[in-house]
Amino acid sequence: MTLPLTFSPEVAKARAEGAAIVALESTIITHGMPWPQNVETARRVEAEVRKAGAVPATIAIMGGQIHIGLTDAELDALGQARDVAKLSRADLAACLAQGATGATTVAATMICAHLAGISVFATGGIGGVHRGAESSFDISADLLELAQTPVTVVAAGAKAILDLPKTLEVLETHGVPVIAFGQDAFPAFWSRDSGLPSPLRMDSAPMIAAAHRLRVQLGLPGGQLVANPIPPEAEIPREVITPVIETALAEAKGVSAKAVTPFLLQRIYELTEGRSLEANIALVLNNARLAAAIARAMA
Ligand code: PSU
Ligand code: MN
Repeated sequence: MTLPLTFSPEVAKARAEGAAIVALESTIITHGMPWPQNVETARRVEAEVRKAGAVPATIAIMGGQIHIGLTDAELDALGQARDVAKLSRADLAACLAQGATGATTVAATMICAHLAGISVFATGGIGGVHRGAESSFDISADLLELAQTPVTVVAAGAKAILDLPKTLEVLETHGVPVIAFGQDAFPAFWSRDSGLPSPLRMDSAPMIAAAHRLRVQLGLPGGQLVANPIPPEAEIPREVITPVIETALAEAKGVSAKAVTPFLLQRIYELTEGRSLEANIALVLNNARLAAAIARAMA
């Protein structure tokens, strides 16, 4: 049985030529940003990857197929669609069987990228261990995916809506390398410094590519998390974002399961009057550039 993979013309050509390819997720489009900034940002991120010498492959599920690379019309449709499923490892196959439309989270994007032979993926932030996880058990499937699927994920660290020390502990337990790019501290999405040291640090894209290759050679399953700090000019300092996060968390009390992360992102956007979104866009573009450099070093 052949895999239900559909490549966009641009990605098909890149594969035939052995060009560098960077995977991009779609939950950030459907559940992470409001329309129309979501589609505008997705286009800018794709353009940034191309400018940095690689080919972007935005991944989503439509009509029973895993789309690796979206055409302009497909991206538009996805960005405006309602009731799009948020897909992780648990629901990917069910969505395909039902022929439904689904956006891929970090976990599902890693699975699809690996099926398509793509080793590098850029996003904004990953899911992690939620605060209060000791009673809610809310730990993102993204962390376990990093432990088993060999894709290097470039993110701006994890949001301080999460319990960052517990997130780093779970990654360590599952053998996931966490590599801060160009600094010693683990970044916290809108802020460059979470106040926690990063387990590992690297200062060049070729070294990150070499570490990825070595893991494969050593037979170690799983990928790597590259934590790339937000550019200084776009940063929201910790003392500004912390009270906003506390307010959003307090309001999220009745929210559970898949709805938690989208709820918090939307409330923080409203409470910061859009500043969180501007920072989010700047850091995704920055991650796209680094991911493209890593993909080129791997190609
Ligand atoms: N964190 C962000 N922005 C996002 C997400 C997480 O800062 O857009 C999205 C990603 O798609 C991630 C998913 O994989 O949310 C994690 O959801 P959950 O916490 O339900 O596992
Ligand atoms: Mn969750």
